[in-house]
Amino acid sequence: METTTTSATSTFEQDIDEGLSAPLKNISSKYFYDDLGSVIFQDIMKMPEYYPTPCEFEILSLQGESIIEKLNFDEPFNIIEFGAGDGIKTRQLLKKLIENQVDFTYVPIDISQKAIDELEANMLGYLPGLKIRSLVGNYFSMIEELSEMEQPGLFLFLGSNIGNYQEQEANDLLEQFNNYMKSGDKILTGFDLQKNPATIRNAYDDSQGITKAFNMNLLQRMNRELGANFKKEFFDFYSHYNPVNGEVRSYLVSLKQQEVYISKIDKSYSFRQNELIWTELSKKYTIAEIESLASNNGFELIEHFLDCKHYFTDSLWTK
Ligand code: AVJ
Repeated sequence: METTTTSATSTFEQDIDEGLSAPLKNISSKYFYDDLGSVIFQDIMKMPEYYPTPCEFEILSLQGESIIEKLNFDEPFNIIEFGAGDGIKTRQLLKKLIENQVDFTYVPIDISQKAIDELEANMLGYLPGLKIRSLVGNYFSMIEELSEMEQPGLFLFLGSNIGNYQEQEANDLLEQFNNYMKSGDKILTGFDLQKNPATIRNAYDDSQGITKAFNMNLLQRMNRELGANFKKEFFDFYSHYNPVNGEVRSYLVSLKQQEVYISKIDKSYSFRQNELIWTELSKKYTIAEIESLASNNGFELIEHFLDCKHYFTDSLWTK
């Protein structure tokens, strides 16, 4: 995921150097998603504990018609999706649109050419008549191209990807989306809702250790791409849900005092015993927080579409 504070030119080694030199060491969760990390994330989405995926699938499958009714576009429009992933959830909604003979073009944006190629093939296999115009790049340079588009737009920011952004970053991102939208354009955003804390904890600290492997892959990635010498056995994974503020924070933990050398940066980093590397924020929202996020950034709420357990919402706003 692209953050608004990271410039488009910052590189992996710059971000790692900055993150490992900070008082609270940190690595952006966008670096989870290399080829192996993306496969591990697919495994996370299949875990029984990871409820967000089936909840959002249910919303888009069962409430697609209601969402479409609220769009109210009277001319052909674009559906612009940020961080489209495998598209299995999105295609439930697109299928409904095609069945209803709605005229639209699907515009997925992703940083990975490989992800976009696979998505295009999958989408066209499932929905042969789909008009699709893919864009490869980061959100904001691609969004520049979109401002040329005359047609109305529906932005999709699904999967609770917004949960990975800190409050200020989430506001900045939504403000930027808003700047590129025309009056009457819509945005559908996936938010994971606050719920029984144990349910959330189990989703982010699963018994099989798949989420741990997802985090530990960052160490392997630094070893491979940056010539670092992290030893997996000297790190552990720790994840914590704070039900007071709705934040899941995930960490790697240094199991001993140790030095790690990163050859591509030509620098050593020392870790105290039990020192943390913060790897991810996954914010869980209340409906009230979602509504102020909308109004603070120039949007008007149309409707929240919740799953039957009220674990998740795809919330539709208009500019
Ligand atoms: C894909 C970013 C929404 O925060 O729930 C899953 C990633 N991290 N388990 C999330 C994730 C740990 C996920 N997002």
